[in-house]
Amino acid sequence: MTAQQIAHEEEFELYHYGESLCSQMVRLALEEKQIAYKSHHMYLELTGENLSRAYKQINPNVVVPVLVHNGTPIYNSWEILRYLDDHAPDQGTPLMPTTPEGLAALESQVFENALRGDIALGDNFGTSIAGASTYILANILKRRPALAVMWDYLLKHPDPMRKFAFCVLRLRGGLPKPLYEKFIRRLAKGLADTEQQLADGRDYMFDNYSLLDVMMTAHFHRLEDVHLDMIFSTDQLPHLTAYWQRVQARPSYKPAMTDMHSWEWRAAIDDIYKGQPSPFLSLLRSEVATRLAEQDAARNNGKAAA
Ligand SMILES: N[C@@H](CCC(=O)N[C@@H](CS)C(=O)NCC(=O)O)C(=O)O
Repeated sequence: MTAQQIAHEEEFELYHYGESLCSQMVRLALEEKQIAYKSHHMYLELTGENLSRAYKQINPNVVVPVLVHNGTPIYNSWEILRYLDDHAPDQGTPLMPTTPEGLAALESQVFENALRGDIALGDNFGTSIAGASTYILANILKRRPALAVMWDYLLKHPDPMRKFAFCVLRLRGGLPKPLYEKFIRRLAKGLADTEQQLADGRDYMFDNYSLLDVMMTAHFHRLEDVHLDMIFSTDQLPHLTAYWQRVQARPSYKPAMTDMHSWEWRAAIDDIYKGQPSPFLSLLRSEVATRLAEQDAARNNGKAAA
């Protein structure tokens, strides 16, 4: 066994967590590609299992997901999605766009939706949805004594920004409010842009179902978790609303998403929202309205200039 090899029993093994966005994307892709895998379900905030020495052997960066293929670990969800499609191009759903427009826009749109250490929270759509759900992480962390959490993260988490953020979440119950407002504004931009992209009646982001749809499915599912899904309405975002129903109807959705729900995450949602919409819903609605009006104005100016 070389240093990079991970002990394994099956061709594909996945280290993941029920509600991690990146894990959801990889599970959706595995379902779409009809690739069977052995599941290693990890607990993150509930136990700090990902900070253990054992897991650092699998991923020194302590994050999930990690896909292990014949013992070789593959990190980063967007790289895993591409890897799976390259590995089995003719099996299940092809995940690359098939139109020239889709291929040209793929990189920038994946970048907009990826969760990456080099993109600060709130600087793209993906990190904004992750940021907007940090109340849930805070609520789960509350199940453990503050000192135990601080000990774990300060001593064992390798990312200086994240170790600090997890301690802030445990001690304050959330991040500072202006940050959430920043996340919401960025989400509004992403929602309005997506509505515009779908406005020509296409079924998926690049016509054919692709890895970008995999990413959007995880993000929109998270909008439900943070009780912002009331933004999906045929009045304000008709194309997006139909799209959200379409991706949920795919056979990949249940096994990759809802069947993988974690009890502590669901309990945290109930505790935080108590069945009510997010307090940020009205801000999101007004920001989406502003963005859509800006798009209309730009279109009208374009027509007038033509
Ligand atoms: N760039 C990575 C990001 C992975 C990531 O941030 N995973 C989160 C869950 S979505 C995680 O494991 N967080 C635990 C931690 O940082 O302690 C990817 O795309 O896979």
